[in-house]
Amino acid sequence: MEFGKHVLADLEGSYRLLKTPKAAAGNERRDAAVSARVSEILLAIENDGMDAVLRYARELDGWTSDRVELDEAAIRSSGDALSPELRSALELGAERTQAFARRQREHLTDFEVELVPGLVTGQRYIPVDRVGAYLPAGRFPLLSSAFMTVGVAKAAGVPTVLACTPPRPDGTPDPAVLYAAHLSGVDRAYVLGGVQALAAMAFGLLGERPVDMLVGAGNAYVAEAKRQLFGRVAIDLLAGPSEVAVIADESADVELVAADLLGQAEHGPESPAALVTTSESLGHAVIAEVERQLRTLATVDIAGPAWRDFGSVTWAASREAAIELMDDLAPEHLEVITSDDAFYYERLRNYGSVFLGAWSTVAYSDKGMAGTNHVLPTRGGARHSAGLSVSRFLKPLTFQRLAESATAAVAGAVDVISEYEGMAAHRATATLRLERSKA
Ligand code: HSO
Ligand code: ZN
Repeated sequence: MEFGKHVLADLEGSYRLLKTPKAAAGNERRDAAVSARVSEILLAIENDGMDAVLRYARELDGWTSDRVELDEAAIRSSGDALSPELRSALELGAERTQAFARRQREHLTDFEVELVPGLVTGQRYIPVDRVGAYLPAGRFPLLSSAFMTVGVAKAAGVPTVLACTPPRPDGTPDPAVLYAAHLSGVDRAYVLGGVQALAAMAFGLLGERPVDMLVGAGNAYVAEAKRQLFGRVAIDLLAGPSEVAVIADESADVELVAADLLGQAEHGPESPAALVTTSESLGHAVIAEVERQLRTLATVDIAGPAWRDFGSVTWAASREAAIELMDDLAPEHLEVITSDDAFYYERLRNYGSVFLGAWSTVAYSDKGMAGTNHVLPTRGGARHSAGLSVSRFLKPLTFQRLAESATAAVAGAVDVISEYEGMAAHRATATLRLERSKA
């Protein structure tokens, strides 16, 4: 999350960087190595099928069995290993995320319209047939991932949803990840990680047929596998490191702002956190407060380097300048903590999801308790795309039904255009009908 040259030139004199990131985002040499390794794995699996899948599972994840599918009873009983508190927290998150998604579904309505007499067109939403969800379980098993992918696909009406989650070092899947998937309505679940999981779902090696769409976040290899499989299957988006940005003014609580910045910096050593503030003194106070909180934070080994290398604090001379800077960053998560949040909300245009006011914090949505989806565009993707929602699993399919009485309103123009284009066969389909309808 760095400002573009253009916005900085436009705003010359109305901003000042109080803390700049130490590292540049991205690493092309590493990206090329990841991409080469992923295509090698995909090719091997496409050629050798399940044998290659199991070979990679053994090699990369220490998998020892030759069965990766979990039986229904194991999925259903996965909650038994969890504390009652965790079980009910997961139940709450699954239900709330689905409630929001069901509401989104209700707002996508089919329609029919008669554009001219005899020409009826319309649209209806049909869900994708089969979805494969990747549920990561690395250093942090993000339990709510299943709500956001499996649960939302189910709310959209997707008939079959598969889920893959990697084995832990002891060879078992994370029971809380499985329980979250079960609560979200997963149809089948597999203990399988990384590129081999995505390839197995996309090539139809799990179940009878390939999935039509792959969703869910993972590491750089998972993202690259989705990129390479895109076209053969649909994908949700290509997730980079999690991001947070905050707009705060002098009224904001310094401790909360610092906590919220570290709250996402914790995701990984390359997770950017940005503060844009109209108060220079608040900016300096937050910088000091972040350092203070890092001293006692259990995940300082991740959040510390992330903040040092990718954290930024910027003073903006006006609210308008703050908005322009933020729209240029287009962050995944955006918090607005000011004395007039509505002013900002009305004007901001680029973000994955916005959190309005000091009582709204990113982790509430991250864990499924706000109902909204946490699969959101990163690395500026919010300039052109929105995050995952029921609409991504639904295809708005159109139809047209023309009566003879509408022929005059369409066929003449098709005749003329096709003639200009030199497309004789197209032209004939229109002229034949014109003749018939005169007869
Ligand atoms: N911030 C992540 C989601 C998450 N974080 C879940 C913690 N748990 C991507 O939006
Ligand atoms: Zn998070």
